[in-house]
Amino acid sequence: KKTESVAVPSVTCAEMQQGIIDRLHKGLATDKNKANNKAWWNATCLAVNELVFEKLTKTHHNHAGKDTRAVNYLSLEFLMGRLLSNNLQNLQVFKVTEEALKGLGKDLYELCDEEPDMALGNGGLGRLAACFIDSLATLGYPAIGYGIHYEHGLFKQEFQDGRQIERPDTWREYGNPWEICRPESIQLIPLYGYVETLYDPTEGAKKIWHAGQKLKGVPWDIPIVGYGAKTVNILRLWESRASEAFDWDVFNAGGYVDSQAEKSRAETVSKVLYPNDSTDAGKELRLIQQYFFCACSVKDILRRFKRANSDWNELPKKVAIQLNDTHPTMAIPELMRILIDLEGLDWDFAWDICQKTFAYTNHTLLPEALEKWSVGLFEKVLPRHLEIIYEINAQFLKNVVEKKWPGDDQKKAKLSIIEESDNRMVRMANLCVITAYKVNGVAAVHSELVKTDLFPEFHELFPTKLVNVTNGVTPRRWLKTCNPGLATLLDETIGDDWVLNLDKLKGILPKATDSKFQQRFMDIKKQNKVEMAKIIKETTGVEVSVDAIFDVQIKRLHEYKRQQLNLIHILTLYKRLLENPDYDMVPRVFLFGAKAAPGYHMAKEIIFALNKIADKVNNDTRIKDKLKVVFLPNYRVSLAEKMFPAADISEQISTAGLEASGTGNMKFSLNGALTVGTMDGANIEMAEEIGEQHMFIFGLSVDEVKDLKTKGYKPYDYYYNNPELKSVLDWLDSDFFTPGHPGLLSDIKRSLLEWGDEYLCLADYASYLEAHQKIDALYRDQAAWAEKAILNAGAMGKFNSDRSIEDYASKIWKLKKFPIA
Ligand code: 26Q
Repeated sequence: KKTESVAVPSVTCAEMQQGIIDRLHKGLATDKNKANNKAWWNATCLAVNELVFEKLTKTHHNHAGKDTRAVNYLSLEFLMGRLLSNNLQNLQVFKVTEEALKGLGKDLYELCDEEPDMALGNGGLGRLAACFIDSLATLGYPAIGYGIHYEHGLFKQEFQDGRQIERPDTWREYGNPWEICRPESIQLIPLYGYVETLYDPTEGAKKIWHAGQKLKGVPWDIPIVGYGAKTVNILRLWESRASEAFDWDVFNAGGYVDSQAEKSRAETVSKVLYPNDSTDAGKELRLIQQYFFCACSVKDILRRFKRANSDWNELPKKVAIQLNDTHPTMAIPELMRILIDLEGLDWDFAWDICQKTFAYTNHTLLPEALEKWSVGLFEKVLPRHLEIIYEINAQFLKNVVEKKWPGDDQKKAKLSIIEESDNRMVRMANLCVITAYKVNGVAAVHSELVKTDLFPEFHELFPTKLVNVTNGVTPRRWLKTCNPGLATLLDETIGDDWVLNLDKLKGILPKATDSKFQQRFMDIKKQNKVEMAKIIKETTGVEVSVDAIFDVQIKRLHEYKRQQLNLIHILTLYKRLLENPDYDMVPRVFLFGAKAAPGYHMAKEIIFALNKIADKVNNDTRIKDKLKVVFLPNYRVSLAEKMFPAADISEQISTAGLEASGTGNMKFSLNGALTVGTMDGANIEMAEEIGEQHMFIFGLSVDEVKDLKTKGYKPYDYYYNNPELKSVLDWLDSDFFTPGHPGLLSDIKRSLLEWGDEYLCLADYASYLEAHQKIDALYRDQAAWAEKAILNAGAMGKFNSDRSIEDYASKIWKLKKFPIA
């Protein structure tokens, strides 16, 4: 079937060539003979900008002129990755640019590889924000993403003797062609100091915050091009600087050097992204970072609101603010402060506005990940905000909790924003749930657990507040751009509008048993594996066969995600092979990519162990290349884009109930990998769509995990009852993988036995092995495998971020599209 909606490129090949050459000359003061690939990349980006800026201005005029309701997506993280290939795709000028560059003797793919990743995020939460702003622009919703302009994004990972070393990420060391500085929208942000109370006989107490320091917030805008390039929204990132006012006092007093030190202190606020993705940092600088970001964003939102409005009743009608986890919670007391102290609104009016403006997304059930800040720190850094939080809390406890549960102090203690311990703490999630008009989880099971386990009392108090919006991923980046082979096959089979309507993928389901289609599908996978094998060889020196099963686990390193379960499965296979070199198995390549939080000991031990096991396995000639293990360093978006399309098996093996959703799971399946996974997060909904029989589901369910934990989990029972498991774990105590140094891998064994195996690896081990046995069996029948892979990809329609955004727009934001002609 020929495609209907062939994109019309807005530029010709010759124009594109001229644009790029022009930018080389006039933008970069070089020429095509002198320019290196970096310069060519830069010139191409600048040429693309000329197409983007026009649409950016047009979108802005339309939205501002009509004063449309907009959503403001506040997130401390936007894990954007590279923008060139994505922008070319969304502008629908990828092919013409490829051709243009070819004519100039340049390869577009090579130039794209020059771009440093914009790694302003840790993992799932940050990447979700990036997918969401793509969908918002694509669907034509008025939206702004607000984030921090970190000088250093997530650290660069290297391995030294198998151990993770962190190096600073320098994504904008030599400038960044995508960002536009907007000095006209600078904000001044107060910090520290004290609160003065003035008593006015008619108006009562009036609070004045005398700040001890002021930071300057400088906005940098990144245009976000929707697919089809009708709407171009912005991502506005705040950079901290020293404010002139502050500098000059010191400077004039003869303190030139001191003023420079002050300047660099101010600049530390946006200097670096915290690399912690599951435990609370608790550090003063992080709190300041969060507040700085929230204050800049709220002021910017109000500045735009005030341009067209004078009635505060209009604010909740024009503005929706979505908090991406609790990290931007300070936006709540900041809006209260501005409305009350600066705009002179009374408390009840201001509180009513806040409650109609904020919505909050929860991304975790892990107790150690729930943010808390010490009251003492708050008092020092944000004294006025602490007063406001106390007042919100007092009114909530009196007007809401006391009414529902009179005299119940236990309920009050549990729901209070303040945790009464030796070191009193502010609980950010409680503040969010109390304020927000909607709170959402990120997959069906997660949202249910938010109601039943995390916030059951809040659910009783506010029965319609807690809702679900299942995550999704953008098919532009995670299929069309990263897997051009498969994208072309889809275009030819079902037409090219699946990019905007992913439910159309269903169209390939009838082809699942068509042997010609199967063959093409598998050839594409094979080709992607060839590309991946090249990268593996280049980065690690390891040679892998593309006939092996590529079994991939890529995600942050965390014990609940259970890379260690994968590890003990690998050891099991290795042991079987050593005991019987003819052990019958389809060759496997186990691929890992993961960064560990720098202070997370056990996560780093798991990386070390996997690297040591890889060394041994990959150099063991006895096992005849049936097993390879590769831990690719510096996992990041651009590497992910090469790994998802090359995967046969997707490892989604978290302990049930702990992975809120997962989004990598969706990207794998969309690219034709089969999932080995637990009934957790979005895996459950994927199983609903795909059919459980077409996945390799294993392990305890959420309820079974709960039962086992209440009954009392005893990892030693599994150890003593399963000789193979015992021998594998004991192996870790030897010096087999670390010659001359026995015990270097013993902490992994200890965590699984002595320390209680919190994440139930041993309980799920046998069932995990069985699932892998089935994988091995199925792969031997390539037609049967192809059929399942096609059924997987064809069932992914639901998991695109356009659907997620439509859910947010209708269930939470009440937002209307504003199409730009
Ligand atoms: C908190 C306090 C201080 C410093 C850092 C942090 C911090 C930073 C990032 C805490 C958590 C994160 C990131 C969490 C995250 O990525 N969660 C994932 O979100 C995805 C999108 O919803 C889900 O799919 C994953 O299941 C969830 O783990």
